[in-house]
Amino acid sequence: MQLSSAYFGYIGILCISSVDTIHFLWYNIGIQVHPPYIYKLSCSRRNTKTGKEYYMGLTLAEKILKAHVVDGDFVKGQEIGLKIDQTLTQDATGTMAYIEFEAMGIDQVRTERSVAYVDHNTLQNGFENADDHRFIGSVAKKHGIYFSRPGNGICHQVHLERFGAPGKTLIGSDSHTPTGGGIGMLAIGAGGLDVAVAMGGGAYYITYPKIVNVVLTGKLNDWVSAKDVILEVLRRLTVKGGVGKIMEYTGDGVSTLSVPERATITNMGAELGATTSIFPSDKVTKAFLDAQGRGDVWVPLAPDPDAVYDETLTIDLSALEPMAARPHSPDNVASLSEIGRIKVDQVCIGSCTNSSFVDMMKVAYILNGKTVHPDVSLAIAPGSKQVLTMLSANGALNAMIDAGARVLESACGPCIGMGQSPNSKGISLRTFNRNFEGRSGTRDGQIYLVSPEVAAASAIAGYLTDPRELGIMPQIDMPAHFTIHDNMITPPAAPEEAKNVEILRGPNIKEYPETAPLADSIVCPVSLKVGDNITTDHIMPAGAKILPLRSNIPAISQHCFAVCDQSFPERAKSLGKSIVVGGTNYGQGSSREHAALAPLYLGVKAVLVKSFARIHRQNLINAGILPLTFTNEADYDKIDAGDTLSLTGLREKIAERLPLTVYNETKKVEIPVECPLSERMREILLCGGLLDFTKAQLSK
Ligand code: MIC
Ligand code: SF4
Repeated sequence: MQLSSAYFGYIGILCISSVDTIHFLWYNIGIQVHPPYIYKLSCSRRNTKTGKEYYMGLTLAEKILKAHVVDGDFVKGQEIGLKIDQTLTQDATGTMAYIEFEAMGIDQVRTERSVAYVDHNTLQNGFENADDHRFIGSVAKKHGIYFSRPGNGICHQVHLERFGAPGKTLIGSDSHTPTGGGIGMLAIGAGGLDVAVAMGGGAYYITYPKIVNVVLTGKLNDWVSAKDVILEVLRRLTVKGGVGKIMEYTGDGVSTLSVPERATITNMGAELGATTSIFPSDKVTKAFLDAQGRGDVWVPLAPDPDAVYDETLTIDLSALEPMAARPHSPDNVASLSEIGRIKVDQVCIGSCTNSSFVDMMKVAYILNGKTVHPDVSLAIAPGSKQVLTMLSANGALNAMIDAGARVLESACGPCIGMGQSPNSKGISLRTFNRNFEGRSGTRDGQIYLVSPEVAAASAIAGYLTDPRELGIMPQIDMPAHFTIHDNMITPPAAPEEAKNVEILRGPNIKEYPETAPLADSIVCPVSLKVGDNITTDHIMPAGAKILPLRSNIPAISQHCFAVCDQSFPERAKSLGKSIVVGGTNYGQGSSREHAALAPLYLGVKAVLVKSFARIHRQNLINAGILPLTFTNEADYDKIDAGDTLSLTGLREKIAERLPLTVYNETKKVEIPVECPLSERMREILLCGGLLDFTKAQLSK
């Protein structure tokens, strides 16, 4: 294969000496993939029936996938292992990911670039967050990881600005990692343990997804924005429309969108449940990277002209109008005219979706010389130190402050319920990406997702306002040069000094929960039955009170499923072991592995649902919890909370891929279920999770 000259392999072995000390000698084909090679291997595919290679065009996503496959057959629907070039973590998932990484006993990360961000838990309402930040900073310094200090900005915004590169693979312990698709990266959200393994040089596994061609035609009208594009995709496809798919944007409309606009679209592809989303790398990408002083990482990337897609969706940009996602789901989309002039209590502008320099400049323009409506509280969090510095230097920040905006630090803030919870039943317009029930910190808060233009116009008017009422839209261009000052990104210690770096561990940092090999039979009650579209915010809520417990599973598990049923943790613990039953798209939303680790700690042995979201299903497998789906969705009605379910002969059935059934002992009914697993996943489950799988590798 033509990549051979770019390979420099190294091989390791995995070894573990105790539950919490794992020495990793990792099977690693360390490939330095130079993106231009992607072109050369763009054309071969295997016919799954005949096994023969034949030539046809590849999509852009496939080119990057193909250049990074290190395990498995490159066949749609099959599991493939990918070489990961870059990783990112944020603090809310990062502490656990670094505890896992540390346990692997690897001295230095084996990626081209790994970055640890602190952007989620920045309220420091107690010692816990500050301790975690110091822990992450010290781990980063010791192990070859760049550390983006609190105050430097939201991981996805900063990564796009300072580290991302077209044609590279990135996995991040945050579901909005696909933001990097805005510059032509293959950027995927993953659980913390998967990111830890990738930092150690291990492959990251996904099912070769379907590729959807999202053809953009025309050009956005004035005051219609990138947010409206992704809201339109969500309106058409729903929050489960992207599961098992990569959304690849093509068409003549692409060149009309700037990199930050593209990144808004790929960011919110996470809300479709998509594996990732990607734009080509073109002149617009080059201009952005040049303006960031990083033009050297640019390479042109595009699909082959005869690329074959699994599905096509066409969006005429010029036909779009300002829209909003109504409570409590990002796909509950309607145009502003359909929703009407509802009164607004709060407006929040920021988050990794809409906090770029140009977004903020539009907001400043709308606020300039005005005053926020007396009944509205307006909070603004610019996405990064770079954005905030530039707003401060050009006077835009002044316009915001003068209008009465409450300017917050460059961090996730209200998006993850870290402050700025709205009043009871309050209507809050947010430029964010998620409006799940309770996520804002106010259980009956009514959250609408809108563009920065809609948000700013509404903050002044006091009601949901169509920005087209503001008259002529100003031309706000991307700067030719961004202000570059990476003083809040601490490089790692030189390898020879790294051994002297002390890891700073606070008392809130506890160990990974206890695991056990998959039992041969599971006979236990249903501790909880939930409906469709249960998010990880339902399973493991975040917010100012709970997020500080992310490195303490026993403590955080006391809040598990708090949004659905506050008595769940106590009941599950007293049952000892139990099963959770749910509907479609179970576990959508965040990548937080805590939504699997807390149930594991509380004794949940299996989760039986109509369908799963991708990252959560993988997190369950990694935690050794059996992810089951109903063969017939209607059988969901044959189980109630409190029923006793039994699964027998499990180990053989999982190992031999035999049909699985759940017997409802209470209702005396047998229910066929599915558990499609790759060979690797089967072994992980039988061992009791990814950590134990790793141990088993050693003893071989
Ligand atoms: C989110 O937006 O839900 C989060 C908080 O960024 C999560 C990660 C987490 O729960 O820590 C995500 O999107 O993965
Ligand atoms: Fe942070 Fe919100 Fe983005 Fe998650 S979605 S990374 S909480 S800004």
